Amino acid sequence: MRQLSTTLDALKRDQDNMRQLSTPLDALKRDQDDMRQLSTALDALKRDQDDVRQLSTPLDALKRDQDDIRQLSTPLDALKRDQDDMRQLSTTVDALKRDQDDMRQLSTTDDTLKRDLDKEGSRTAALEQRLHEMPSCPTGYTMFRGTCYKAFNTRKTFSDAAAACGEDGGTLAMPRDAETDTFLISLHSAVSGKRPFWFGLHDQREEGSFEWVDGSSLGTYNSWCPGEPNNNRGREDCVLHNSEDEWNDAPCNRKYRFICQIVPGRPLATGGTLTTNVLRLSDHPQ
Ligand code: MAN
Ligand code: CA
Repeated sequence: MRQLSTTLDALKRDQDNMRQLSTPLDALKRDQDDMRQLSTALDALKRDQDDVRQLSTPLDALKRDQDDIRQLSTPLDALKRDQDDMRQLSTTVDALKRDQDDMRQLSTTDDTLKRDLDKEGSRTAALEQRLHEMPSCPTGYTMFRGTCYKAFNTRKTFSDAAAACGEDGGTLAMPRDAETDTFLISLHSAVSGKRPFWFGLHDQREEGSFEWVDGSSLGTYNSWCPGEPNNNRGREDCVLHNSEDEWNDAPCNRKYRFICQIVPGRPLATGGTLTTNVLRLSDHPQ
């Protein structure tokens, strides 16, 4: 029994020792697992390293390409600048083309203008010719219905007034219609105001038979003042415009202002042109 008990005790101690050993064994097992996992990871890393080594060749090629690209970038920049220059040149060329078109149109316009100028020149020459041929009044005379009239602001007898008109190549004015008569009044009043003036009507040849100074009879138009002609005191054979703008017979030897008329002639100096006459005018500013 004693031996059995001793053996049992020994077994119990062994059991205790075993129990104590099981804990570090478990730890060893876990370490073993870790080692296995590490080895797997290591294998993976090795494969990656191989991959990286294999990649280095194309990477070197890429690096060389990059260098090439860097070297190309300088001529590429130059090309880009050239391209910009080309674009600007093309814009300039377009502008030049438009200018050329404009020039062509202008040259056409220029030709048209030259032809127009020639035409206008001919027209002006023709008009100058007509102007020379056109009747007009001498200085101091004003045209009305194709006849020239001038109001004189000096007083003369009827016969002296008629003589003065004759010196200008005309006669005393003969207003044969109301419009001409009214024109004479306005012409005279512009020079002398409201004063009486002789005009070319009289009955010196035969009392009561009024005639114009060119020998023609009075006709239908007259503008006698009421009560006129009255041949006052039997001494009134010449006719004037009185201050009331109406006709009155008065003594021929009295002195009054008068109006002359002449047939229009050629006013411009011979050899003159429209242009030279205009220049002459501007030579003598009023
Ligand atoms: C008055 C009127 C006229 C006459 C003049 C002469 O005005 O009798 O008829 O002619 O005097 O001054
Ligand atoms: Ca009278």
